[in-house]
Amino acid sequence: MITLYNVPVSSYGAKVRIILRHKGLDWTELAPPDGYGSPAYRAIIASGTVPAIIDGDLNLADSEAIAEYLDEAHPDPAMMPSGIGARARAREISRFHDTRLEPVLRSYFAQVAPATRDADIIASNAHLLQDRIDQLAVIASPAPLMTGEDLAIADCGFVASFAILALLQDILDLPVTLPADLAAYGAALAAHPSVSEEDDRYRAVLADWASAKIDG
Ligand SMILES: N[C@@H](CCC(=O)N[C@@H](CS)C(=O)NCC(=O)O)C(=O)O
Repeated sequence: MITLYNVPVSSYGAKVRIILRHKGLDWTELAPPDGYGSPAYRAIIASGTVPAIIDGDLNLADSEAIAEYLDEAHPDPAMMPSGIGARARAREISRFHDTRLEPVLRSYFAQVAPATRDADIIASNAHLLQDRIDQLAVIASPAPLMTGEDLAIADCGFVASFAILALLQDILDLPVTLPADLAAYGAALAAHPSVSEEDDRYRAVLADWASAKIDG
């Protein structure tokens, strides 16, 4: 049985949960002892980050490393396309999500509580965020998902990130729009049978997190 260290509001944790679910794997989910980054958790997972898994004698952090490990250890259903070029593009999209798009979304977290909002940061980040979204629209050609009909690793990070984007657009009135192709992609992704329950769960947890911040 795989152990997943996670916290409910982790977007990277949501990515791994979708992969576990899509592959039909059982897992036990634990909160990091004393929270992520704590000495107790770092004694188990050196980076101190969530998500992380323990599978037999393997301790592994980083959602993308976990995703590729699970795909190799449990190859059915495959979550990478076939063909060297298609696989390279899938990895490019995953990494663009993790290193270019998600960090800009995350940089808004300090803006959720009204007391710590900074209008200049909100506006300047919105330009950067729109730029990253527009870059993604050039890199990716969803049909209807990132690598075609089948759910792939490259899709799984976007579930939480689209939920975060919708929340930020709502509460901060962000002047950011998803191009039509990416909006259609988001709808197709959320409707996928391996995604929809996790999408609902994540949106509910995120809404509670934001309400707690807004209510102080
Ligand atoms: N690249 C990592 C990022 C994971 C990450 O940043 N997780 C956050 C929670 S969502 C975390 O553990 N932060 C604690 C820290 O950075 O010490 C992944 O894909 O797993």
